[in-house]
Amino acid sequence: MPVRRSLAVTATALLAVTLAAAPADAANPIITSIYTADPAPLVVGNTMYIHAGRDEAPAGTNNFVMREWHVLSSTDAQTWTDNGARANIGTFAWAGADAWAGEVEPRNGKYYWYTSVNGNGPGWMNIGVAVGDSPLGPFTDAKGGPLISDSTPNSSGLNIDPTVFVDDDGQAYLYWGGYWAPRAVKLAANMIDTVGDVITPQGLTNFWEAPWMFKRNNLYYLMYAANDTNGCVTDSNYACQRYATATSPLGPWTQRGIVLGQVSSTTNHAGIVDFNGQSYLVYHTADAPGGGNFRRSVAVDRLYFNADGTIQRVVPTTGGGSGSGTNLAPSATASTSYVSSWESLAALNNGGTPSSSADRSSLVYGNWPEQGTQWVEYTWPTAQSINRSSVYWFDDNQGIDLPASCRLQYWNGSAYVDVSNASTCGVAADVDNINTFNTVNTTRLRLQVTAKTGYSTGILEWKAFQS
Ligand code: FUB
Repeated sequence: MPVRRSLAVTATALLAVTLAAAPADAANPIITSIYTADPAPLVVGNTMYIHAGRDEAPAGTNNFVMREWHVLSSTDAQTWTDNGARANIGTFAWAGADAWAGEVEPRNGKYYWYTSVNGNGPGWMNIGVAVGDSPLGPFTDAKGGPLISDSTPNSSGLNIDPTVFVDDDGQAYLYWGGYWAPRAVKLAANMIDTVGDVITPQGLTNFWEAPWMFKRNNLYYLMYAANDTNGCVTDSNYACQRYATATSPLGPWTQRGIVLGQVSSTTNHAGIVDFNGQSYLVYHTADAPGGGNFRRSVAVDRLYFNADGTIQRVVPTTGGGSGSGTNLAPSATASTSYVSSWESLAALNNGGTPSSSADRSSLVYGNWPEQGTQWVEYTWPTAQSINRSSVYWFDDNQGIDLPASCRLQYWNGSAYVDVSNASTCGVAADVDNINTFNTVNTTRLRLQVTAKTGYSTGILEWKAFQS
């Protein structure tokens, strides 16, 4: 029996989850042979599948290049297999580009893959539906045309990111939308026709895109990407995952909080699933080597519900891809172009775990009143192999702000040069900004930090690893 959208967990089971020996976290990103994005998890039997898009944008391309969808699978949520492309643009004869976010829903022994795709006709994005006999397909177009398009009355400003939920009474619901315009409609039992009017669900505060619906203990949940700067992100080019709950599948919804804060990619797209007695959040980041906003990678982390049904904010693990291994920073000597006399360079590598970018409970490095580009540097007595760094920025909401940009360099024996094949040097608040790159063997690692005009910059913790 497919198990996915009804997360029925009793209080006893919840306790068991809390007390059981916890499995190790997945090494994030879970696949680095290709870039994968917009993950939608599905549990069937003893396997978790993730249906995901593939980012094919060459380095330096500032647009999505997405032509196919892959299926990843695992029986332990730690070791993942890429089963290859199981659907692509060609699956839909009426489509020509943009294999964006999708999600597979099981029904009546079939697997319906709802996807965002660019049609060849007027308008831009549409929602199509393919069908297969297994989570791995093969999948064929189930309808021969879009299920939702710009000509659908009351459709979204951007018809993308479908999430489908089948309730206990057999009624299926489709939610979707982008550009702050969530939409919902009932689906017929055949799963390929809509029934009734498209509605605009109420209460999805700050909805941006990427809805994900499920039910748990008779409460409906809708998680979605938001990009407000009212607790969600510090820069509205990025997004977080908020969630809302409702006692009826079409709402009205009550916004309940944040499941996942800003990540290293501008887009933030996630799904939640129960698997082997644990709940998981599946999402994407730009953390893989060479990653970026259009070269994203899927990550998996455990997610915890509180006894009252609220969701604890997920702390992304930076497992094998971005956080395992020994932090080499404490064994380095730190230096800088400038540190304010009342602040401390020792803050960089004192092993602090900040609770936010405004956290002053431990040492703080700041370079006020210097502006422009400043640097901090680690020096080791012998060469170290390093392929990952993480920075937790300081922001005092006064003269020190998050930087405009940053850049990682190493000493190659005669000069400082940029690390190669690097992911974005992130400047987000309240997180470890992870930067992965090709391994360097060096005695010196330097972080160049460029301030926003009129501001200085600060750091609470800077780590360096070999994964
Ligand atoms: O991957 C293309 C688009 O980016 C998705 O449809 C959105 O959810 C965002 O992740």
